[in-house]
Amino acid sequence: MAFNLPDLPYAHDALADGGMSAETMEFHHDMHHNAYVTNGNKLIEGTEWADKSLEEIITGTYDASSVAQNGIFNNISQLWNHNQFWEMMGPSGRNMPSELETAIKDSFGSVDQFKADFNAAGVGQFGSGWCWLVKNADGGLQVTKTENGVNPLCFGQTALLGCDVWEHSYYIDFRNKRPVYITNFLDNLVNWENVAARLAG
Ligand code: MN3
Repeated sequence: MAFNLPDLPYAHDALADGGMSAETMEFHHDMHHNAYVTNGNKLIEGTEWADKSLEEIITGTYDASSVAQNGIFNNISQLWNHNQFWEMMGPSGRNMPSELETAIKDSFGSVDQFKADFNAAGVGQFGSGWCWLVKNADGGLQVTKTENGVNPLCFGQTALLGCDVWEHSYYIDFRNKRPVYITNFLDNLVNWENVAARLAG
């Protein structure tokens, strides 16, 4: 069963006020994300993965010993990562629900400290990748960074928030300024209600 490119959960220009332009969305969603869908579908066709879920393919093809990974993993994990990424942002939901704020304070001391840790993880990811707020199996929260398409599913973690730090995510709006892009992401783009729902789920 082939996977589809999900529509954005909002208009292409819905995040422009928050600093992510319609032009970025046209490249990032309509072209980059779509390429992962097209290539992923081609690569799984006729294989043991053809009828599996995105999550099953990601955990089944992840190779902990390989930085480069493999084509199926790279494309399917990036397909999943972007599905989450669009949902984690929004034109509303910018106030942090109290239960999420409490959980973040319990793990990081303060919301500002969490944001500093998250930004440092994204800036510290050399080359392409993602930074994350994850929930570990024991319920504790942690900030992580991953290379290329690797994501929290590979480590049995729940992805609460992820920020794409591939250059294609920020070069149109922020040029080479990855730290500014991540700060703006946290302050003006995240849908904290979506993050809170993932924590509760
Ligand atoms: Mn991307």
